[in-house]
Amino acid sequence: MEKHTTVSGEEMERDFGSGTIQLARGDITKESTDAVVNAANESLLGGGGVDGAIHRAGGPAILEECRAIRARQGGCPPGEAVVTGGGRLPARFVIHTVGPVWRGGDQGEPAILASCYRNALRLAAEKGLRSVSFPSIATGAYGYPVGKAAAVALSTVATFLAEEKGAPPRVRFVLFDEETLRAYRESLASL
Ligand code: AR6
Repeated sequence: MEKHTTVSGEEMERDFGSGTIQLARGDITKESTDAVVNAANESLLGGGGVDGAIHRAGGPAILEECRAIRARQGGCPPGEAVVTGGGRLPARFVIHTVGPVWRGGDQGEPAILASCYRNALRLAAEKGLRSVSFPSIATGAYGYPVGKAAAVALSTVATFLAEEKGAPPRVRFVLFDEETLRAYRESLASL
C-alpha cells in the first residue's frame, strides 16, 4: 500500500492509499490542522500532559463542551472518542480520546489503543476533515512503552488510510520529545 517515503531533517512522511502520514517534533497546540487529538482521561475534565496543554491553550470553551458531553453520556471510556470545538487553538476541532493505562500489555491495551486511533479518524471522516494531528497517545502518564505504542498507532492509521474512502488525506503525529520521534520514525520505516 506504500507509495513513497521521504525524510528531510527531522520530518518524515509516507503515503498509504490516498493519504499521507507525517511525523514531526513539536507542540500539538500550535498545529493548524483541521483537528488535533487530545490524550484525555475518562472524566473529560482535563489533566496534565498534552491534555493540560490543550485546555490551557484552547481556553475554557473546550472544557465547557466536555462538561456538556459528560452530562449527556457520562465520561468517555478507553478506546472511544468525542469531538469538541477548538476554542482558541489554531485547529477548528479537538477530538478527545482515552488511551489504555499500561498494565503489562496482556489486559487488552493494544486493542484499546488501536480503537483510539480508529475512532478518532472515524469522527474526523464523518466531519469531512482533511487533516488531523495526533500526539503519542498513552505513552506519558499512562505508561505505554513508546516502541510498542508507535507500532500500534502507525499500523492502525496506515490501515485506515488505505481502506477507508472518507479518511482525512493528511495525518500528522506531533511528537513532543526526541525519543518519541525516534521510536515513531523507526516504526514508520519498518511498516
Ligand atoms: N504536544 C504534543 N505532545 C505532548 C504535549 C504537547 N503540548 N505535551 C505532552 N505531550 P500524556 P497519556 C506528549 O501523559 O499517557 C493526562 O493527565 C507526552 O510527552 O499527555 O495518554 C490526561 O488527563 C507524551 O509523549 O498522555 C490523562 O489522565 C504524550 O504526549 C493522562 O494524562 C502522551 O502523554 C493520559 O495519559
